[in-house]
Amino acid sequence: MITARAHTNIALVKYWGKKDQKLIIPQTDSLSLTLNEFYADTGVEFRDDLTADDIEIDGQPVTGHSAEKVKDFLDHIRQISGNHNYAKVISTNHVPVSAGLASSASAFAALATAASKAAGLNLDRRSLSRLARRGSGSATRSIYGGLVEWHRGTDDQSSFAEPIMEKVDFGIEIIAILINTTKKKISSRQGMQSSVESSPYYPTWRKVVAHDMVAMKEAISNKDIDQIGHIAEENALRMHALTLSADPGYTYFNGDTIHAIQAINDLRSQGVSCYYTMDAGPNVKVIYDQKDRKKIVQYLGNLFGKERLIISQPGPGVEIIDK
Ligand code: 2P0
Repeated sequence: MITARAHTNIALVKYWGKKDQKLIIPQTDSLSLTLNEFYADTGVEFRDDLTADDIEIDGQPVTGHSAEKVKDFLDHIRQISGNHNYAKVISTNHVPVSAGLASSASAFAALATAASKAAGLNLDRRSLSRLARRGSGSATRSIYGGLVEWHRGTDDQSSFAEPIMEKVDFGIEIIAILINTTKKKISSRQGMQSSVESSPYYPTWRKVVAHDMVAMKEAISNKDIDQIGHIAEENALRMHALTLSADPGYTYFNGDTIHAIQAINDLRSQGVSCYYTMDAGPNVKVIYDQKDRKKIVQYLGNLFGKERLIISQPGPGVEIIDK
């Protein structure tokens, strides 16, 4: 069995919409930070004694829609590798129990890496990034560590991620505030498609992202955490405006999400540099310089409980691990 470890990532310039739903070609570029605290270990073995794919996640057999997504992905690997055996897949998520942060990004980056190798392919990282993309968009970026850019491209060949700064040599850090751990009602896949099809602001979003990509790369080259945080925060709010402005409108926020946003605004008005971003769920992630960690943890710990704060530094790219 070949086992790979991939870390999840948090988008600083978000991906929210596809041009091609089958190939997962996005409408826009995006940019993320890979996190060291959350990862998936996935082992794959193709065996001639199996009569179907056998998939186990966190000790449980997987069925239904999740299993279909993995089987479709394995079918693609069988097609490109010529290895037509069924596979045994064992995956373990290393995220805090019920954190609601288990991510398709780490899952499909680890699966692409382990399954391609187990099927006898020897892919370079760009090919792995393109392959992971077929499982889930955000997985395209989780092949690499640190700060990563996903070029939207126009087809399967040209849509892949590349590292901007793999070893992050400045103090950017993220705190995830665990607000709600139940499964979301609207998947990212459904949510982003609804935004593309029905938000009147979608054409403007494309322009916002084109602008933010340039500004974010400039901020990264200056190692300017205030600028990075500010752009990420505006970008997240504008992404969430696409959910509110869809028909029917919806939101991933709950009351505690707003509470956390206000707390971060309050901290900032007290002179502490910190910024927020949210993805397809109510949890809030705080972006800051590690030199301010103590003040931020103390303030947010008083409001939400220290046990609900998870601190994460930049993390590495995907790797094959010995098990
Ligand atoms: C991102 N998200 O850039 C954005 C921001 C959530 C909000 O990518 O349909 O699981 O599998 O491509 O990657 C979550 O969506 O969606 C996501 P699919 P994915 O990180």
